[in-house]
Amino acid sequence: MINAALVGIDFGKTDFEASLEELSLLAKSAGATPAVTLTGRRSSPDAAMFIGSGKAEELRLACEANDVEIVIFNHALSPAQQRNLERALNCRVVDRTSLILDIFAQRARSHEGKLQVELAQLQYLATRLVRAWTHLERQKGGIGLRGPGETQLETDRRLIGERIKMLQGKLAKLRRQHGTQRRQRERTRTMSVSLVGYTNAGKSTLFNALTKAQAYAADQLFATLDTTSRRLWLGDDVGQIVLSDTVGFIRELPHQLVAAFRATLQETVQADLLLHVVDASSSVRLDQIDQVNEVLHEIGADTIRQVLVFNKIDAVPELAARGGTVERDEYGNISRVFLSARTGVGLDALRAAIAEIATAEPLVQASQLLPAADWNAVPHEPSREPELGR
Ligand SMILES: Nc1nc2c(ncn2[C@@H]2O[C@H](COP(=O)(O)OP(=O)(O)OP(=O)(O)O)[C@@H](O)[C@H]2O)c(=O)[nH]1
Ligand SMILES: [Mg+2]
Repeated sequence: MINAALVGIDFGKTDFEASLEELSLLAKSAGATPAVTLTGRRSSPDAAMFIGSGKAEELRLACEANDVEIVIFNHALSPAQQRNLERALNCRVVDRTSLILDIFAQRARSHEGKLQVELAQLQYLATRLVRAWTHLERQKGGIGLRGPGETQLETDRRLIGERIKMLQGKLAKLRRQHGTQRRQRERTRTMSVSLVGYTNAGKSTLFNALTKAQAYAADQLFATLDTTSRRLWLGDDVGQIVLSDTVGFIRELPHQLVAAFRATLQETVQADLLLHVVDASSSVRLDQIDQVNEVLHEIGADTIRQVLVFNKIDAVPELAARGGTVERDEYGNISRVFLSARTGVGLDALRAAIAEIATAEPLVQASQLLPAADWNAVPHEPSREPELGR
């Protein structure tokens, strides 16, 4: 474990505290120990170093005194700010985006996940090439790679661009294969249910409790990156459903990541029903619900039927008695379920709720939610039987 300094500047946003606390969790999840936390107030960032020179000096001394090897800003830094800070602090400096990208890179296990993380990293890098250029030029690397009349910066841009295209091509191919699998599933009319929610809300724990699976669950941010699906038997009336555990969301999810993971996210939330898992013990749970809904909106999944699952009620004395409670909206549709994935209280109520929705409510077919372009990308299969219900 290396020592890290966390820097958060309060610009008057209401989620300042929660966001900084989250940065500390992110740092720990990435394998660093937060040894110094520096906060301050500004009306706007300093152009040269994001923080003022006085703060920078204070930070340098604190880093020296605590053997800090990496400084993590809870903000987006420009390439110039990052470079100036590294020089002034004599220490590696990263921003929130690269920290999250780093965690994703450490966690990616599946082929597709690794490709997506690399794509996101390259897209992030492409926006910061000015910086990479100075040291690349010094190395005089890339001999023989350069096209006629190209500067190093142009070569780097071109090579990164080519690699991005290659990755996008590979991902598109994988996606087509998944599309075929999904349509096969749709043909058999298996209801699909996805667990979505803020990172650390307890999705994997709930997934394991429901399916008796052993997905990795841990007190870490982004413990889950790859989607896991399992069949779940819900009694004779409903039969089998497919339940999927998915990657968690976070506030200010780097847009490169959302872009790179869009297909996976869409794929996994292409469900008939979303169980939106909420950490009921978090003081910022309402804020987190909003953040999740924002990402769902961004990937076009906000029209899918959703049930809020208030998890971890064992950790909230006021809610402990509500285990298994099912709340309904003004139309009588199930809106919220209270449970504890850890103790198992309320799991039966959730199973019953899924079964009720499966049998009583007309489901929006997942295929109807796909944008037309996506379907055009699927190669025509002439021998296929006509799909049911379409
Ligand atoms: N007290 C309590 N803790 C829980 C409960 N469910 C999950 N947890 C804890 O919350 C932490 C996160 O659980 P995970 O299941 O990994 O959460 P997740 O939503 O899958 O997280 P990511 O995959 O990182 O997005 C773990 O330490 C769990 O033990 C619960 O019902 N009660
Ligand atoms: Mg998980």
